[in-house]
Amino acid sequence: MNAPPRGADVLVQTLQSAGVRCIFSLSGNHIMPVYDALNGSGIRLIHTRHEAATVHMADAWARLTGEVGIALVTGGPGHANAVSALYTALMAEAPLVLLSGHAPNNQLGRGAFQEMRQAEMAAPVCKASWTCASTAALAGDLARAIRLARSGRPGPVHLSLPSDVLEGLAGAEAAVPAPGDFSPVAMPPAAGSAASLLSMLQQAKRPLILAGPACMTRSGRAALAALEAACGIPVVGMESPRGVGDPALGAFSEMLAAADTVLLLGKRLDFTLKFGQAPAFRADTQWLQVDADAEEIERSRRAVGERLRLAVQADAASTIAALREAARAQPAQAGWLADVRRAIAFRPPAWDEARSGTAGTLHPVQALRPLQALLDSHPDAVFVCDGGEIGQWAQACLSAPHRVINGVAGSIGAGLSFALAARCALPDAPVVAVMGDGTFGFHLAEIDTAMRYGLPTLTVVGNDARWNAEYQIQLKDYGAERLIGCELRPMRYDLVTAGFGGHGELVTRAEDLMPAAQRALASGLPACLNVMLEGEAAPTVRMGPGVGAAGGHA
Ligand SMILES: Cc1ncc(C[n+]2csc(CCOP(=O)(O)OP(=O)(O)O)c2C)c(N)n1
Ligand SMILES: [Mg+2]
Repeated sequence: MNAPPRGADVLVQTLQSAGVRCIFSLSGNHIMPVYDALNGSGIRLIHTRHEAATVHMADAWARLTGEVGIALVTGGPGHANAVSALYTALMAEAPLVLLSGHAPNNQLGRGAFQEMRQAEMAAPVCKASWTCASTAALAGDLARAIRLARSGRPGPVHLSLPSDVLEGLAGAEAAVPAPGDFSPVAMPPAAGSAASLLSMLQQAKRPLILAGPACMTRSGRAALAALEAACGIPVVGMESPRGVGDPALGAFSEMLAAADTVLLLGKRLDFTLKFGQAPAFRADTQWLQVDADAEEIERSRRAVGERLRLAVQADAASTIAALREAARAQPAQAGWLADVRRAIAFRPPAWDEARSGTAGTLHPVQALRPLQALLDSHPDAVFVCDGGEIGQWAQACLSAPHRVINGVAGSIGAGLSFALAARCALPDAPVVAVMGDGTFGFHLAEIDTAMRYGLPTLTVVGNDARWNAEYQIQLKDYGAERLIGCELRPMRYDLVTAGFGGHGELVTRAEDLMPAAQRALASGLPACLNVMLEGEAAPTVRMGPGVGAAGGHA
């Protein structure tokens, strides 16, 4: 006779019904019933070395697959460790569910082991956060969490799982939600509003559509490109904390400053857009907005007042579909579109000649540009980017079918975890992660996770032996004589990687970079190229008068 199902069994059956293929986890007392229930489930369990890494992996999994990411950690300190990583997913608009073990409901208030107000702790960095009340509520709670994570503006949701809920018997009749119960709830724009938005954009001379981070997945970027092709209006996704100064967008800031009508398509009017104010934008810019969250529309209204001409509450994906359907290309805007595209593609010609002035180091451009060949070598290649100044150079120099960056949160440290999740999601494609030396140190032990699960990725550490982003702030704001505390040592991260059993190479000359990269890829191991760098400030990309067409639009 079969044992009656526990809450943990129902949880795993519910994950199966949701189509979950992979869970990122770090074990602990409260969640051991779930580990037990995962036996024979067909769901892959990746057991990491830090709870924040589980969330970063679930985040990247969601961005790369379009499926919900699942992180499973233990209660109390395990949960607390995981919470910090939720902020990155929240700002990247990545749909994931953090499942945390929790002290048993029947011991609450009595000083239970690792008792903590977990849901309150996660609430500010989640779309929703609550504690499951009973075994009977478990399956429905999980379906609701997954649906919420994927609906509207996607993002993380937290559900705490008390151990008595997981161990409690569910009863033979416990219903598992059907696959459809996990689907996002679409929020399409009201009838006619897509046509109204388009007509206002098409009456403008220099219209722009700015899309938010949720649209920066591979399929999201394809949808944005299709919308641009359908309506002839530049459609630009933004996911960087450097916002209008994002070096990946070349000299785009010059175009923003010339635009007369801007549609925010799930893009927040926040610090990344300098709150919509001059001189980043014209003082008379007309604003249009589509957003799933009424508070975002209110925020825009506070920022630009009456100049927010039309606001539509709807989700970005549904609206892109509606706009594409309603769109008619306007040849009159072709010149403006070409100018915007040229500005985004612009990189200073001087970069072609960039060389380090210090022996034994490379200029960031020398260390990065050759890697493009690896990213061009496969239709599913993944570029992961994380770090301070080196991250900005990498984003300016490299592009790929899949791109996962630390994003609007501006939080460093997730790169290695992102890369491992990418390898789980895309087993055959090259995964190239560029990180700073400071950043690489955050989750070094995940090299061990990569070894245990056979997850080879290529990490290129741009090693300038300092926290350069902060060093540059000191230099600029306080002066060279007041530099303090931002030095690191020129550590042998290649040897650290080899110590974990991976493949490590030290690179000190430009000509050694690609042979080392090829050997690293051929090793089939988690690999680190420790590239010694001249610490350059992040690039600022300007076409300037006469180089591009921006001057003509001012
Ligand atoms: C979690 C977190 N801690 C601190 C910071 C502040 N910060 C941003 S970039 C940076 C320096 C990163 O150093 P490194 O990875 O070596 O890159 P570099 O700037 O040297 O190229 C720091 C400390 C942050 N953004 N996120
Ligand atoms: Mg550094």
